[in-house]
Amino acid sequence: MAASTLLSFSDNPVFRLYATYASAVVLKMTFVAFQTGRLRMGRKVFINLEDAFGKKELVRRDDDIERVRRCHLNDLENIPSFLVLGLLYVLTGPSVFAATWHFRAFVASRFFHTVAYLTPLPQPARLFSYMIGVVTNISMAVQVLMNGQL
Ligand code: GSH
Repeated sequence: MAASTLLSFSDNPVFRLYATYASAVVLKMTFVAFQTGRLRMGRKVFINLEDAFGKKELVRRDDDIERVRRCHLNDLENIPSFLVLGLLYVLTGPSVFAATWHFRAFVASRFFHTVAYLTPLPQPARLFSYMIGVVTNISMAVQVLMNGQL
């Protein structure tokens, strides 16, 4: 398949799946960032003096906001790898079935990780969801490597 066909919505259903799941998980991450901002404004808890209308007493820490920040950071540690590996995996020409389950598993694991972190749910709920995402990324990386050349 030519590169223009591999990265086409109409010609490659696996690329269309990747684009759909990638967009969904990036939107989820954006929601977490908005949630941090919403809590900061609502609780008047700021991280920089210039955000706090110049009031030093409003530059402070809030445990709930720190939790949302950690959730966002964890997304940033995992989702960019999925975006890169997922695209490379599409280029290896996997079956629609295999690709669907890789993308579904990763994206579902990240949604569940967010719910587990923000609720919060007792461990090992968050660890379990995190591990599903990591295993999916490893599986895609191995398949890219197996199709690669040194
Ligand atoms: N940077 C992570 C950490 O320090 O915990 C690496 C390991 C990891 O991502 N663990 C998952 C997690 O949700 C499952 S326990 N960690 C919490 C976090 O990153 O804030």
